[in-house]
Amino acid sequence: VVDVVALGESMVTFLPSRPGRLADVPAFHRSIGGAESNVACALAAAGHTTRWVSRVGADGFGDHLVEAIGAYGVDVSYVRRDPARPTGVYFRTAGDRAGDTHEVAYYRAGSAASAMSPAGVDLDAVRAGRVLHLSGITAALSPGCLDLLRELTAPRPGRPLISFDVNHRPGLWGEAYGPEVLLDLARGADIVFVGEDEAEEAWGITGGPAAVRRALPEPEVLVVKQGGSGAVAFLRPAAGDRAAGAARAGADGTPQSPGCETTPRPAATAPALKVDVVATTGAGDAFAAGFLSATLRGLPLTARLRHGHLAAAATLTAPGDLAAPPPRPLADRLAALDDPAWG
Ligand code: KDG
Repeated sequence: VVDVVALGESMVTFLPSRPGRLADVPAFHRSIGGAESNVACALAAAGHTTRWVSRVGADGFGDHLVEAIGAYGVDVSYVRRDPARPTGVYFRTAGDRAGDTHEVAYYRAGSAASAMSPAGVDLDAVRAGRVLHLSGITAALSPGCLDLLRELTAPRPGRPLISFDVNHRPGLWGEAYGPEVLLDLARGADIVFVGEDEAEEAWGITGGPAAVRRALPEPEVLVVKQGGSGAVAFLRPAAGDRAAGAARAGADGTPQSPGCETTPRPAATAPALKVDVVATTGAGDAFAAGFLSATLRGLPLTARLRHGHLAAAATLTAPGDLAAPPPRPLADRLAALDDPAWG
């Protein structure tokens, strides 16, 4: 059994050779991007078996994505090639300082990946892992992609643990219904990652992580990320099939916070590491990969958050979406430190 299957669109990514407006940057470096394949690559680099399921064009950019993602050790044998549609690409700019606003120019409308649908992918291969990682980006790509996410997050006996990163990308949603769709999909998942700022932007939730949990009590594990300051995780007492999955994935022993409480209490919190940020893109994916890796290893909830932060720190200090995570023995030592860095 594969540890983690990730499904979603990946794109050839062009990183700017210098800071500035898209109109002014003279040259770009080719790299790879795609939230879900980022998670698969980071997990593979951390020693897990992973598979990326997607669709790319029968073109050179498609070749590059399949080769580059495959080179991380990710199983790419279920990536379909589409002779009629191109591989998506995108360009991004950088500000003078990390954290400055940057521009993103997508060229992905009508891409091969946007033609995914329940009939167009091998659903058995998608469901073959212990964990299936999905993100809200896919929901925005096309009605067929949204149907696919709905199919994969529907309750079903023997379903893998569904990990869902909300990844609200307003630039991809042509219609105002995006936020509701994302909330609905998140409700059907087992492990959900969302930024506190993202929850405010998408759903108008103010009032911090507890307010996010009140709006989203269903997932067994809800991780609310607070940017550079840290992350909190809420845990729900599990029931039925999903309980077995969560128990397999490890339990913490910390007090649990039923979603229906008026003021849900986090089951764990962990401050983020202080690093000199080069670029934030991909940090959320690295965080999810670190968290899922620790989940698969049955580590306690606080350690899962810390492994998320450690993996994110590696990506935050690199210009592209991907960076080698700390080797497992080092990450374990760092995560176990009772150090002021962890608060
Ligand atoms: O999380 C990083 C992704 O946002 C980036 O790789 C591009 O997948 C991408 C997207 O659709 O925005």
